[in-house]
Amino acid sequence: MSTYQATVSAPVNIACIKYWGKRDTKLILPTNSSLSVTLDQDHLRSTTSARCDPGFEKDALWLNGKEDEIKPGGRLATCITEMKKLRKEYEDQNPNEPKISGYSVRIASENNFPTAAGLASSASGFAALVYALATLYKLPSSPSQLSLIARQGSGSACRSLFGGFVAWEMGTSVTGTDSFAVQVAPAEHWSDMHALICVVSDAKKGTSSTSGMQRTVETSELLQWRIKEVVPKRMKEMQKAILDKDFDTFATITMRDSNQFHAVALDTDPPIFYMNDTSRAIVAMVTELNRVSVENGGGLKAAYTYDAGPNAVIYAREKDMKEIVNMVCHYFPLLASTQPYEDRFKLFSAG
Ligand code: 2P0
Repeated sequence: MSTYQATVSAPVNIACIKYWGKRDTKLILPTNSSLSVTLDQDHLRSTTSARCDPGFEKDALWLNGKEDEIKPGGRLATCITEMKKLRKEYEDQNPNEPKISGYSVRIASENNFPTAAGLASSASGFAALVYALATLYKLPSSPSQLSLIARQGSGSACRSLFGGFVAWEMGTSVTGTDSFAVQVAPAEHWSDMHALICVVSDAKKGTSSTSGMQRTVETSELLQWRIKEVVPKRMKEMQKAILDKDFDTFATITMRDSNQFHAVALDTDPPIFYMNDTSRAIVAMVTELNRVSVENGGGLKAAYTYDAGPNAVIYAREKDMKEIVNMVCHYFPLLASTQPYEDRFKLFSAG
């Protein structure tokens, strides 16, 4: 009797143009396209092992060492079922391959960073799960094909199947076959682009993204403007900025899109607040840094962005990062002071 096993890891991604809202909650089809940078670093990843064995009675999953229920019809079950379907098709086309698609799977996944603290743990988690099963099943699928399945685990997960700069094209079909991720440019294209994560708080967030974004879809008028008038233009401008390595445009769109995402959260009834006073003080610091730089004839030096939590991500070019880290340390000496220094600030290159 053989056991088949694979272990892979997948990175976190941080959106510059934010995904917020679904037009189909079951298939996880978004109301707008989005664009992110994948962070390449050993310390912010999900590592997932998948095994299948004829002796396993049922599918089972452990998250950070604790068994998680796989609810029938839920997101985990959907991803596992879809991957088994792909394996079955592969077996039908390759009759010499072992027939393992009918076996139950056991999956163990570990995050090496706080889960659900606005650090995109579901993105790397579902990307790693789908990738681990694809590796276990030896599937020839492309990252874009796998992104169609990871998307059904968690929307932002579809972007974590690629490194570098990644777009999730919302698509228009009702079945979701054209709602997948594509790479805009590999990390090497703009290798001096760095990201600094300032861990303002690693507490679990108050309003989950899944429920928060649906409340926004149901109640925010501002979201409709964003979907129709703002994001389509920004997606085009941002892709050009990345291809041209135009940091000023990249930074301007990133900051404005973060601001608008938090504005639609505020426009939700009842309102949702993800940023706190420290987050806002970091916005002021970056704004001042950029103002002084522009006043002295330079361009923008940094771009802040915030997801569904208070932690700041600051994008900057490598040459400016030292100054930014020094500034954060100077103005925010107590930032997340419950944590050791090396956990307060994390510096990444795009990857
Ligand atoms: C993003 N976020 O584009 C945006 C910005 C949070 C703020 O994607 O319901 O955890 O699992 O599809 O992917 C968070 O949403 O939500 C998210 P589901 P997900 O990164």
